Amino acid sequence: MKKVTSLMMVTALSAVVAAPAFADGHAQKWDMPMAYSASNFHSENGVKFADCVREGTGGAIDITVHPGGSLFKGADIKRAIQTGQVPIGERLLSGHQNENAVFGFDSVPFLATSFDASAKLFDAAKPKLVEILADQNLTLLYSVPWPPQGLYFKKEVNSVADMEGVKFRSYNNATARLAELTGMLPVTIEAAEISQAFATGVAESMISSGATGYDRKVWESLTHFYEVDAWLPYNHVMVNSDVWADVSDENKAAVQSCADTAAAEGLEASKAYTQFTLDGLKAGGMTVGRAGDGLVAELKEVGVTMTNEWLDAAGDDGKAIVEAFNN
Ligand code: PCA
Repeated sequence: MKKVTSLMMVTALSAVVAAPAFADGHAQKWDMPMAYSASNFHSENGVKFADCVREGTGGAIDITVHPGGSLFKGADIKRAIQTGQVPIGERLLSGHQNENAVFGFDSVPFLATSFDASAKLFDAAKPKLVEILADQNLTLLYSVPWPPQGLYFKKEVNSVADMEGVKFRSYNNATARLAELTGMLPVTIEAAEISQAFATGVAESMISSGATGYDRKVWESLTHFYEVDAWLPYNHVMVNSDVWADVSDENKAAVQSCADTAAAEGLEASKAYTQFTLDGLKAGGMTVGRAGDGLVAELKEVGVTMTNEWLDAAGDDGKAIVEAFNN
């Protein structure tokens, strides 16, 4: 009995001692929805970011990551942050090109096809992106690219003609448009749901990274991965601007420093995950290799059409981004 009492006292005491450490006076619990599997590098990086923030703010901001679309599906995460249903979250902004074409800067085929080029493209787009997000009550904390995008099929494909009529899983406007221009039938499916979609035949191909195919064990249904390096889309971690405004300057600095670390470590993880997951697809039994020259040439033609369409839609902002990228 005595032991229990002293344990309770210790617990009570530590709570009292801990409280003054919170610069904002109380601990804030932030739920952070993410759309991709818990084992994916973006999600693992998000958990590290949350740990860093907890430590850096002395426990004042306590982030809980919800991966795999468990709290909100990918498509709903942006709105959830904007409207304050959650304070923070991660989203692939190219899924919102219909709101502003600039969000699709990272999904223009063959504009930036390597990690280095995509970093340069992101730097060129970032000021505009930050401005557009700010108008939507969103503050950008950090952004991390996916590995290069390649094509998945359940048969050998050597030309665009071979793609005719194939059911194609899309994840944003650009992927759906790519399907249309190659005679495929696009259907939008969240990454969290692709294993089932492929298993049931709702979809039989997609463009994505080796990472997503690996995360979702697509070798159970698909047979070929063609390295195309079409683009490297970004995931962005954003916080609701009203919530952010209430964070003390000291904690803002701590969060931003964790965000900078997450951007750098996420990039390294993405690079490391590239070969690791291509090897994993092979180990799963898939044929993995570069697309043939004929197919690449045809896809580049599709890329020219899509680049022109994006430049038309993104207007002066798009032109400025591409010019800054080419400089
Ligand atoms: N994986 C995500 C987006 C890009 C990627 O590589 C997906 O397929 O949904």
